[in-house]
Amino acid sequence: MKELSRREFCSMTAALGAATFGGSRRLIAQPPALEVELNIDSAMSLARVPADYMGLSYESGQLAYPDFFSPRNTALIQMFRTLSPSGVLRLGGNLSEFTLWSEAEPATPPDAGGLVGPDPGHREPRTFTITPHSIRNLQGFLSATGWRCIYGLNLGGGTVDQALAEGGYVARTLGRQLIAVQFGNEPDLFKHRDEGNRPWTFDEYLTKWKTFRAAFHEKLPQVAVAGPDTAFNQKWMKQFLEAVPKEIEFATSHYYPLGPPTDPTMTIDLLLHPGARFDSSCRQALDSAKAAGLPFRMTEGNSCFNAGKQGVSDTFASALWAGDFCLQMAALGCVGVNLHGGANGYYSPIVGSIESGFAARPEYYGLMLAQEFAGHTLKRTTFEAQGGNITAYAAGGEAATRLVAVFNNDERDAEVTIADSAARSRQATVARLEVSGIGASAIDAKDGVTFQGGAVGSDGRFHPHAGELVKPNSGKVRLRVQGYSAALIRLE
Ligand code: BDP
Repeated sequence: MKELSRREFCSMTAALGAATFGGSRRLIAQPPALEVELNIDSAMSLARVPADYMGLSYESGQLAYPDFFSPRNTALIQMFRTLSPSGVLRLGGNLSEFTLWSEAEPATPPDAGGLVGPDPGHREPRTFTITPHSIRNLQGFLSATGWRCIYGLNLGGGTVDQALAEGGYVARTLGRQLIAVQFGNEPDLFKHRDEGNRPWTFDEYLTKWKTFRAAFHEKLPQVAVAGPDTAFNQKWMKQFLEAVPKEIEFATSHYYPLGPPTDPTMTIDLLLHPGARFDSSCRQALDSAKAAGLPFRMTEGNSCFNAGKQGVSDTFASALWAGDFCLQMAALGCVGVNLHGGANGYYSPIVGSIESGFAARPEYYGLMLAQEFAGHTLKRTTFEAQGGNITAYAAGGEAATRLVAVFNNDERDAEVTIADSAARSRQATVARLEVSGIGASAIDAKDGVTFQGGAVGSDGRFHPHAGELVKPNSGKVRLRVQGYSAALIRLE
């Protein structure tokens, strides 16, 4: 029997309440819908969402299998293109500290179906050999997708000469498709493996980083550099940006709201209530970048570190979380996000292999919703939601609002009324992010997720249904957003 989702279970038990609970004949009523009043201040711009805001992140080790990021991997190419016509692929992760650059191609070609990542945090020493063949294929993959790349080089275990050789080849081959290179992944977690795992000090890191940077200045002056790509340590991030603000093009760091997955308190409920970790990671990182006069990109992150949590990272909750998170960060001025994944990881937005085919996980659909805002300017919204766990975003030009997203992260349905200070819309169409076919959106569903009624096929193509029409009344749009679902409203 198909496992019941939490939501299905709740409504079934509510309906059965009369027969089962203490012999009472009273039916347990559904909670009333939340009344949500959303006001959009069209004159108040928050930030422009760059065209290349959307991004994915993969372990650099995946490059040891040149067929993966290749112009022949057409299904994966289409998955990328469906997500964004101009996204950013970030290569890095823990395994970038175990990559080795070799000009010589191996005698036996690597397994065409080789999958790497995400790394569950063990950092077991392994070697991933990257060769020119992988980089040429990467170039073809990027051309076919329209995406560009942030390329991580091995700092922790690598040498300057290796980084120059690899970085030089990457820069020559990718040309304008290379946004920047980074030296090292999560240096604030580096350990000296030959010294009983003694953590690196900040000074040790900065000294080695500066050696790499100086070598690039001298030999590859045209290559842009980003950093520090830290895991969580805001002190390191701040110190780094104060020490070398002019040496980098933009600031980067990572974010995982949950983890480790073995901790029983890491639940869907916690994921949908971003709190202290969001403030201490994201807000502080953005503040440090701002103080250094630099743009900030979250180059790696996802729902739960150590490769994700089953039953959380692979459920519909991750779709609501990811869409909401991307827009929250954009509203705070972040210039892009890269959701980490690859292989068949719990949190990977795209899973699968060349042989088995690729599939879009629930999270992918949340990213699709957020992607709709790329190229638009976010406006200030204010709203009253009767204490419900609801968020909202709006975007448009000076004169009118074009897009509104409402995330109902609450179990209760919401009756939403949208009022726009520059209301001119004659018609609104609604695209829902939900779990289809069961009457109510199941927060822990692993499949059945749709956006605007459509699903992404294994060929990466998306076939949405026509949007649902809503007629504004006296300039106000009113719609119901079910508990645990989101809606994108396009105003025309
Ligand atoms: C980061 C690493 C990445 C891991 C991820 C995780 O950069 O390689 O896969 O977190 O723990 O620490 O899931």
